[in-house]
Amino acid sequence: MTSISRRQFLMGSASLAALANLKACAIHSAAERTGLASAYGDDFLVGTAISNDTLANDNQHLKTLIARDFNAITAENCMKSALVQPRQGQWDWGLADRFVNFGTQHDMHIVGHALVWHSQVPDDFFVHTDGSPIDRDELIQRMETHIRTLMGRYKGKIQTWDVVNEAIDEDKGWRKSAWFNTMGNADYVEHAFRLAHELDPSAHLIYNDYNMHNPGKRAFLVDVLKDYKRRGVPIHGVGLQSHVGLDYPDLQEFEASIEAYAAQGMRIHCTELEVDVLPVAWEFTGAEISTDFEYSDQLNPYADALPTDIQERLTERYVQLFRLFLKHRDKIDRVTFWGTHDGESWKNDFPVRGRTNYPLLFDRELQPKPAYFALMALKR
Ligand code: 9MR
Repeated sequence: MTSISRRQFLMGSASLAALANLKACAIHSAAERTGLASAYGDDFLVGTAISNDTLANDNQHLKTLIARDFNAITAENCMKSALVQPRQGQWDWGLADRFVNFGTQHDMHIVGHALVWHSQVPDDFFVHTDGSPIDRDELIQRMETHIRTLMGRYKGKIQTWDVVNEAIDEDKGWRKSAWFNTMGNADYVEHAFRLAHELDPSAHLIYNDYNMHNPGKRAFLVDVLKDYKRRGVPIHGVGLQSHVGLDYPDLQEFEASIEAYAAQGMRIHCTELEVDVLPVAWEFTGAEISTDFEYSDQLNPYADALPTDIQERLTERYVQLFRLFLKHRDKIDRVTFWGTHDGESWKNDFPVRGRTNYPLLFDRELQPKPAYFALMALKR
């Protein structure tokens, strides 16, 4: 991106008008951004996810750090349907409003996550009040109400939406989720994109998923993208969640996916990056949150501290990843970490509860780790 189009992207399409309306304080805070985001300012946005805990407890220390190092934010949980609309017609805007206000105040690129997902959906979403299943028409109507209300509230403030999340089941094609089963097919996906585009034509619309390096998943998605292009389904980007580990995935497969999606005209977003340093439980490497494994000390070897050799491998892994991102900076719009410091990562509890993981760039005391300095050094 050129600097002008990057600026417009950062601000959203309304761009120039919005720019004129920026409050002086927002410009002031953006100017104070001295960390990762400014180091990579000519390459891509650098983002983080903001947790409900940070929003609910108004964690100023962490918020100051986020404003210094990142220029994009994603709602880790507060905009998921079970949280923002816990029952049909009952909306809870508290944390979502705080999230958007924080991003606006700091002149950040704001990502809404996620409009359609099979997980974290309220219990009553797929059924009538008597418990009987809803039909296709009712599903579309509920989806429309959800998307219309959520996007409508933040129109002009949220620049990018994860419109559909995790609708593909690895090598098996479309996930047979409650969405799919109620609809009878995967039409809900394109329906969601068409509606989101109609509601906010300036919003950047993404399909987001994990294990996007998987060749079977890649081939399936590429076919979907070709079909969508042919039929004019408005999709602008692909989110590779990037929940990776020290040894997986093979970065060549990761790169092949970046190239394959970009070749279909998609902008690339690495949306949920972190590097898991713990032993792989039963070779599990996905992010399907219904998976769980029993705790054992063997699976939690660094409960007290991270050994130096593993810290070095973590740093090296981040350097390899960012070298790859820089190589494809023409295709990549954003690299977002799934959290800021190790203490808040979902990886402490997944796929085994109660472990001590070290997947992010800041430690539990919010101090930058060697990986952070290595990524800064890459740009010097
Ligand atoms: O990080 C999120 C965690 O706090 C939630 O408990 C979990 C439950 O669904 O979702 C996590 O975020 C997920 C994201 O929304 C979609 N991709 C996979 C992420 C990790 O599960």
